[in-house]
Amino acid sequence: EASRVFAGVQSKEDLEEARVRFLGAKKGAFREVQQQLGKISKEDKPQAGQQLNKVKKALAEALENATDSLKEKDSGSDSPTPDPTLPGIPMDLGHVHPITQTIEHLKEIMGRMGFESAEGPEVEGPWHNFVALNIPEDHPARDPLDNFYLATAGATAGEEGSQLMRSQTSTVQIRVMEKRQPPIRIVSLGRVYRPDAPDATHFPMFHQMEGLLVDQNVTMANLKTVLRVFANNYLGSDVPIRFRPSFFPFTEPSVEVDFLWNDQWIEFGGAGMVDPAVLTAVGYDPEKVGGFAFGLGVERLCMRRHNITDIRDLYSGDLRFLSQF
Ligand code: FA5
Repeated sequence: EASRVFAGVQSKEDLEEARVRFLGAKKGAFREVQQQLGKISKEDKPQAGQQLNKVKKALAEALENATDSLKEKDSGSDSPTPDPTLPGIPMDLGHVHPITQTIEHLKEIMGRMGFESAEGPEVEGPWHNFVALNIPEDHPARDPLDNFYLATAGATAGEEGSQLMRSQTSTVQIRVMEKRQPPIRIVSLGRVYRPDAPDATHFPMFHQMEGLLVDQNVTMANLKTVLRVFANNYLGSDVPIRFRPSFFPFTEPSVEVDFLWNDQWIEFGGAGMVDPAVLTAVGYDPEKVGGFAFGLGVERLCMRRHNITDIRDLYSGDLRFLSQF
């Protein structure tokens, strides 16, 4: 009877009732049978004891089975049936930052014109950031207030032995020329740092694309052609470009490079013919070789191409903005 009742329970309450009825410690049916063992004759006792043990085991099993099948029923009713026809939930995959994408694109365009990619460190000394670039000791560009100098033990900011976050990628021109002999044709794309207050077109950390070509018989016309071809490829063939006379200590003559953007001339960088003083500083003979160099703001190029109006969006980390690229 117990087996039948246990097998038929439908709820926890039923089960508990059955347990008390058959296995209850005080008044359970099994307990009652067990108590009668005392009345059985000596000869019959061993056999009756064995029988009783068998029954006890069977009851325990029936209880366990009933408990298990109730549990199964419970969990079955709680969890919904999986629906294999529902669309999946797409995973959020990260992707390459628009500035990194821009850098790769710029390298690729310049690579097609034969410019190899070169790199230099972001922490520099005054020699590579200023001295070799013909920027004299008293030049305002070396002012501690216009640069991120590192707190270097025993060194005065701006003087030999001090260190700063490079303020321009022109440092890489020097590093390449120190190591190699002309002909040289490189671009260097990397981060530079200046304590500029952030606004729509300025950020304290930004990127520049430096270009350097050193060879025999290099002219300003070569510089203009390279920048023209570059603009055609990256910004579009109809982009108006303007060269304005300017001054940089490391180029002579120097120009500022502007592109028209929404009917306005916007400065994208500087350029010019490498100053003989720079060629001399790296051990070249300015009578034998000459070259041109340029440095363009990578963020501004990226912004013009993608019609981004505020440089700060690029560094906001806002996925609503970034995921558009
Ligand atoms: C230079 O840094 C020169 N080294 C460029 C150069 C290289 C001239 C080789 C001649 C030969 P300039 O300080 O003007 O020049 O900066 C170049 C460009 O960097 C600017 O035109 C602008 O596009 C970008 N730039 C400058 N400051 C910031 C800033 N705070 N945030 C974003 N872009 C900037």
